[in-house]
Amino acid sequence: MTTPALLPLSGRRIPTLSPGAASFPHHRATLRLSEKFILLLILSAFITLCFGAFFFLPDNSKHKRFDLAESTLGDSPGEEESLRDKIRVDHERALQEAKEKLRKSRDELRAEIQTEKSKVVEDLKKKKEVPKPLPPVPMPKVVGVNDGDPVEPDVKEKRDKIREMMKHAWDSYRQYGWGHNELKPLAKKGHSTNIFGNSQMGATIVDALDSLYMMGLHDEFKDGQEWIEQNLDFSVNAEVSVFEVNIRFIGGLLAAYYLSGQEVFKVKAVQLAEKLLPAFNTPTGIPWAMVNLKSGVGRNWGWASAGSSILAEFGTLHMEFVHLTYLTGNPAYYQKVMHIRKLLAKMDRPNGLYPNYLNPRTGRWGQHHTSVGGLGDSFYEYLLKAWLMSDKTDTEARKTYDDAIEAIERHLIRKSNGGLTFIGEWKNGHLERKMGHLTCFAGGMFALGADGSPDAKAGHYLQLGAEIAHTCHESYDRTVLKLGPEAFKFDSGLEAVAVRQNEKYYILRPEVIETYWYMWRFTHDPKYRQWGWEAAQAIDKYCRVSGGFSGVKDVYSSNPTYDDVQQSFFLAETLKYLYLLFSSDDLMPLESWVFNTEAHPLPVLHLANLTLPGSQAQR
Ligand code: DMJ
Repeated sequence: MTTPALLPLSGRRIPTLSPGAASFPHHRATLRLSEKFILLLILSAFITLCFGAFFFLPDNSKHKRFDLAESTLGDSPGEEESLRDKIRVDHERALQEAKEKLRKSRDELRAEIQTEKSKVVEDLKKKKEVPKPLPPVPMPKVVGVNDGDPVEPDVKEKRDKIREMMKHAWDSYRQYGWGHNELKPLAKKGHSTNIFGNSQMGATIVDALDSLYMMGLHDEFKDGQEWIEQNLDFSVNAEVSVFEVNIRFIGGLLAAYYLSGQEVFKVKAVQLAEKLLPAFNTPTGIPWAMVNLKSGVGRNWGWASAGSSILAEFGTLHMEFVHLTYLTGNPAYYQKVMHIRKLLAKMDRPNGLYPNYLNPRTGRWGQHHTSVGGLGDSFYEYLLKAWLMSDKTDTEARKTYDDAIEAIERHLIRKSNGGLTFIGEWKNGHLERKMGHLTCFAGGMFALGADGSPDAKAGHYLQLGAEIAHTCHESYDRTVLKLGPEAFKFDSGLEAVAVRQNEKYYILRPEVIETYWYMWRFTHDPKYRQWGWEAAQAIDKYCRVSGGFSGVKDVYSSNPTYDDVQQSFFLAETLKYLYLLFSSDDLMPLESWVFNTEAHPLPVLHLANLTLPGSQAQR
């Protein structure tokens, strides 16, 4: 049996329910009609009371407003009157505005809302972009930023041709790919690769700026500057390569700042650098290869051995980061790169060589592969350049470079049967007799490091640079297009030629021309200008299309197909080195400037006269 429930309603007890009623809702039906009527009456009386109370409550807001006015205006009758007038006028205006709104069409209202919205967005953007004030630091001595006009008319003519090629590359990008990272010169539209994530950060603009400046293309430079001022924003949800962003963007912006003195480049470089810092949050402080610019989450390339970071990537930050600390007074940048150096110094090196892979979680080497080309190259370059950029005071960097090069010479550098000096790749104790186009930069590096090398070996290293330049020239000369393949062998009777189909491409790379330029500066042997001119003509003949310049898929084919990419480094490096090759030496002298691995010049910092925040001297 169910015990009947009592329903308390206005203190009145509901009669007991009939036995057998199964649940509460059904019990209502058992109430008599007269009782229902009384219930309804009470309910309606209650509702009326509630409504009445709500309507007759005093208007609190009015009181509040009046109180406030009283306290500020005082209580003189004149002031009170003027306040009343003001309220009346306000009310009338609000009424009028409401009436006008009602008279407007739906489209007009929509347009109005849209304008309001855009205004808010613009205001927010402006607020966000208020540049952080940076401490004033003395501008390092900027020498040799001049027109570098060569005296000889034929050299001048060649240089003019290079400037024209730059103009064609830039104008095409301006027309078809503006704001995108790179250009597809055949499809005539923008292009990007995974190194920039899914961002649209105008990589070509930033990479090209200093070349434009040196070539005297000032309208184009201004155009680029304007785009950067108005559009370059790093708060994007994009996973980018820390290395590529550092060498192309930070390097490019810093060089543009030093050349032009325009603050915006410095500010943007610092904003971007802050976005890269979370990449260093690993158990060892060896940065991740990639970082999401918005979230700061980092990770490594899926293809890298055992989840490793890459030597040429985490080892190619030093130059830019030292300048960032110099310009901002923030020790973090300097400390991050010095920490990497210290960690590497403590590690065992198989045969004195640095493997290309290092796990940022465990601090252990991955596969024992060593290369002066892809994955290793610019690590060695930055050791030498750290020393040069410090006005030769960073002797620790120089010593590390010398030791590394000594091991490389012993294990990786050989002469082919035909007498060509080449740099092979070390794979688990075995030398692969193959050299990459990327490795060809080493000729210039050896020449640049000759002065200051131990045991009076300057002549030896200059000679080594010349031999590498010769080998790399051979790799160009032995093709149909007179452009170098991506990789070439010295094996089974082969000398400086590519074997595999997927190594026969040329993607507008600079390394061979880079070495010609350094060799020219140190020797003034006319063959380097001659070789550079051969390469420039081949590029103009086989890579130029109406929409810019494209890479080619097979340098051994007289009828090559295009890869349809105009790489940003073509404007940053290839054309810049060619231009410098046909300029006089007083344009960007090597005593005052050090070029980063993307050919962005940074001035020598006379560190003997200043102490970087965070450096040991300061601590
Ligand atoms: C450039 O982005 C840099 O030179 C980098 O160090 C390696 N290679 C490309 C161009 O080939």
